[in-house]
Amino acid sequence: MRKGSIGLAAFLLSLAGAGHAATLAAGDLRPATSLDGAWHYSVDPYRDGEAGFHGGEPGPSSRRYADVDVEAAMKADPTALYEYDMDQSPVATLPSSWLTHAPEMRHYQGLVWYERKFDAHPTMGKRQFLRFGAVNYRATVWLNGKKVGAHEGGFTTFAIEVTGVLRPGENRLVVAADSQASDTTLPPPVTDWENYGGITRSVRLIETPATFIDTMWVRLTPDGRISADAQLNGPQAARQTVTLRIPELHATIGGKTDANGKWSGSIGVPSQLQRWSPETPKLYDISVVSGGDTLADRVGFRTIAVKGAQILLNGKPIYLRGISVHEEEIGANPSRTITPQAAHDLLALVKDGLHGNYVRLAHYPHSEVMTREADKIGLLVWSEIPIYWRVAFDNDAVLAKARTMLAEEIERDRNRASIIIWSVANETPVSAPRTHFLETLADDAHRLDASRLVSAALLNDRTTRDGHAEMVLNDPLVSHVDVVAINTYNGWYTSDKLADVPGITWRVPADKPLVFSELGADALAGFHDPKTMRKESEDYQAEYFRQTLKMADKIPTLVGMSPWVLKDFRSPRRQHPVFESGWNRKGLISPTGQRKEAFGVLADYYAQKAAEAAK
Ligand code: GCB
Repeated sequence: MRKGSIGLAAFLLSLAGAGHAATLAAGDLRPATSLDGAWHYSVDPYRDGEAGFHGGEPGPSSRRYADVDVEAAMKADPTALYEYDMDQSPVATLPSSWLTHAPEMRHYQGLVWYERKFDAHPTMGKRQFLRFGAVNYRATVWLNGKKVGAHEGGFTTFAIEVTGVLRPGENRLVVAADSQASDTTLPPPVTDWENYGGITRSVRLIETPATFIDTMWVRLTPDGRISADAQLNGPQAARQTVTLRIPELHATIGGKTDANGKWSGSIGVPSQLQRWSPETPKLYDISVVSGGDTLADRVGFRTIAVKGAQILLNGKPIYLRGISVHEEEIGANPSRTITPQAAHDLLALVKDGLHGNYVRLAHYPHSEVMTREADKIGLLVWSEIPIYWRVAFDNDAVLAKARTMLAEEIERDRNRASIIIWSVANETPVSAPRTHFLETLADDAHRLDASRLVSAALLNDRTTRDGHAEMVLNDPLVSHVDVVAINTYNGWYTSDKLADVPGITWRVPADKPLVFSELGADALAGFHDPKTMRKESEDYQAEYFRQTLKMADKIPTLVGMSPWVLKDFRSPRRQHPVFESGWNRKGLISPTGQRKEAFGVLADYYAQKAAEAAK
């Protein structure tokens, strides 16, 4: 860690200003009872279950969260009135956005109630938690009629303790999921992707000892040691023995926690350590043991650094052969349901289809299923938080929210060797409040995780030099990032002739690595127009790639790119009735996986780059 670094728990504590609750952020592999599957759902556009018609508590007829068997109650008392019955509401299979539950849900944004009953067998003296992979965007959770917790932010995991509320036998779990965006949500209401409301990632019931290992972090540090941290939670957290083992390396790191239950330790690198890379995505089983608890993971070890304008993976310069990806599975009607197979299908296309070694997981933290698959398959990852376009940068509460999201993202995913870059924003209009906001986030990312690089996708100015277009980077944020990243669309959103694109020059810092975090053009799969080469044709998109790649080849500091985008994705902004119909068509494949001509152009380019790198 860098000087002045603080532990994540302490950091979250300082943000929350209250006792730091358990997060189970590193707990996706813990033994658990899955609560995925059939749930009842009920839409609530007027928020009847949140407040009475004159405000205040909702009346008994509207309390969707109450622990009441509505049908039995109405039968038992003919005067009883209920205007909901979760037990008899329609059923959907979770995790999934509600947008695909039924045709009438397709464009619904707002509040939806979910309910499921499940049996539990809580062990006396142990603790129980509900761990949600993600609920987009706000979640309020009731168990057996009692409100047990809430969370804001659609893309990070959270845990809610239910010890004492969970009962032996049948339990009633109710989640109010609210997708309503506002000026103070992250992202704000206008983006260029679908707002997939709902319980979009797994729900698990986890039982732990009274004192347990809440989070842990193990990695290869820039100074060449294996370092580990763990945070215990519970009455016996202080001065406890902690042991981390990597059996395959015969390595053990041990020690005792401090007064706050935090432990750190490190060892020199075992000589037989095989470093993780896209070519050799070697993962090691590790386990952390403390008291009666064990937390297991599979972790790779690698270093990432910048030197001048180079990015060094394990000490060697690397070119990032990437593509951007939204969290949307391949298929005609995606629902943001990222199973291991769905993640594999997307990432295998990048690795094997495009000959890539890198993905930009846009524009928010993706499912942990995806980042685990990236570790396994061998793809470097850019991960980001949804600080996108017109955020309320002058609002301190929004900044606090963004800092929490970034901390939650890092806490969940810092054991993934694949992730090399934390990005703090995308295409944000430059202003003093915005730059202060983003500098705060970049500093947080550096402080919380000195083992990775920090970036942000920026925009550039345009000028004319000697009769040709020149792109100039004039963004004060550059001094706070390790990697300069720019989204560029000359020849798509501009009227530049494609033949002129290779002549465009770039004025960017000479001493920092540059990546194109986006470049791209739309094409409707199957639409060809080689004669006029009009926009939206596969021919135009392919030619856009050829010419833009020629331009890229002339930029000495360019060390990689993640063109926009692997697959056509849902975007309510895109409503051309012939070409778009609610989809952003910049994919190299169609929603169902049909490859466009540009796929081959980029795959050939990357195959050549890969061959050069292997020399
Ligand atoms: C961008 C945005 C991305 C959009 C893309 C587009 O610059 O970062 O979210 O989807 O352009 O297609 O315009």
